[in-house]
Amino acid sequence: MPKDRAYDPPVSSEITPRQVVLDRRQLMQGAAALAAMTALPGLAQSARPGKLAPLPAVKTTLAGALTMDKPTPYADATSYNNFYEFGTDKADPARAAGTLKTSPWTVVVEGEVRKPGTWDMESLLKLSAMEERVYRLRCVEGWSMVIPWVGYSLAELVKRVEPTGNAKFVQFVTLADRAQMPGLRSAVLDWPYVEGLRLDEALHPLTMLAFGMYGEVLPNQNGAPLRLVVPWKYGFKSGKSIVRIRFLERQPKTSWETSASSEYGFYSNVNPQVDHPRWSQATERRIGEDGLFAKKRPTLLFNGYEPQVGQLYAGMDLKRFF
Ligand SMILES: Nc1nc2c(c(=O)[nH]1)N[C@H]1C(S)=C(S)[C@@H](COP(=O)(O)O)O[C@H]1N2
Ligand SMILES: [Mo]
Repeated sequence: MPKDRAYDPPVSSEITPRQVVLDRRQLMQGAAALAAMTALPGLAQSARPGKLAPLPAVKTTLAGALTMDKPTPYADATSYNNFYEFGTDKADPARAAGTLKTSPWTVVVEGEVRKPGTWDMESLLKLSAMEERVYRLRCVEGWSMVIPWVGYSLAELVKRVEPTGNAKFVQFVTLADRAQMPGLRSAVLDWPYVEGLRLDEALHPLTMLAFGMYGEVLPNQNGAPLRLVVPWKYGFKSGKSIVRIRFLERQPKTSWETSASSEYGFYSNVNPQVDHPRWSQATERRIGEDGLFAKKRPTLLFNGYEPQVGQLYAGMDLKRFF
């Protein structure tokens, strides 16, 4: 390993073969070269709407990973957010997440895997080809957005760490650092924010590990430097700023279940027929379309991804497993 990386956190040589650990200088050169290729056909966004570092990607060919819906304006997608670590108001994350320190960053992979270890960002960024996928995201509160994410299927990472036969669930633990996150002073949730998926949900190709959006790296308020995106589930399943991924035999508790188990179940699949105890889930408001005459949209089963993911829940009572 080059000596100038001494300030970086340790990388497990077990999970990260020497050849995939890029020298920092090489990475910067690579990023610059990629940024210069904006004229390439098939290359996604190059407009740099937020003036953050570009994160080039190719348009996905994955079935179901593109919607015809118009992407939400970047300004809306980055200013109306839930990220309770920075406050509970929708405007709080954009205002307060500047204190999030996204580099250096590591993700610990542990539990029921043959290859546990610590991944640094360079290794994660080059684990698989970056794709742009335009997904709908439906918040449990009744609003939705359409976001061109940049990243790859979480399955790519899962396969690399080789889950054991005991692994049935995956838990995602996100950063909880009081020095960076003023929202942690409030007991509104049990910190750290934890979420979970069944292993087959984590392996579904639509489940995405996202590093960017709109052709750039993620803004802090959207979960930099990496987050999950599970497009057929309510938005809260998509944990932001992930630091730890645990493979488990038993179904883990999630922060939202812990806060109100009658309101938030483990599955949290988008379902217009299963109301939240305090409100209907039948319709949604699309952010960016909220003018006086904007119609509410009907919410779709599995957020419209039923052809791709319905089979995961065949025979399950979706009212019971909500
Ligand atoms: N760590 C963390 N992740 C989180 C949240 C949060 O409060 N903390 N909020 C969730 C909720 S409720 C939603 S709707 C989505 C919002 O993602 P977005 O800001 O990219 O639209 O992030 C999810 N991920
Ligand atoms: Mo949400």
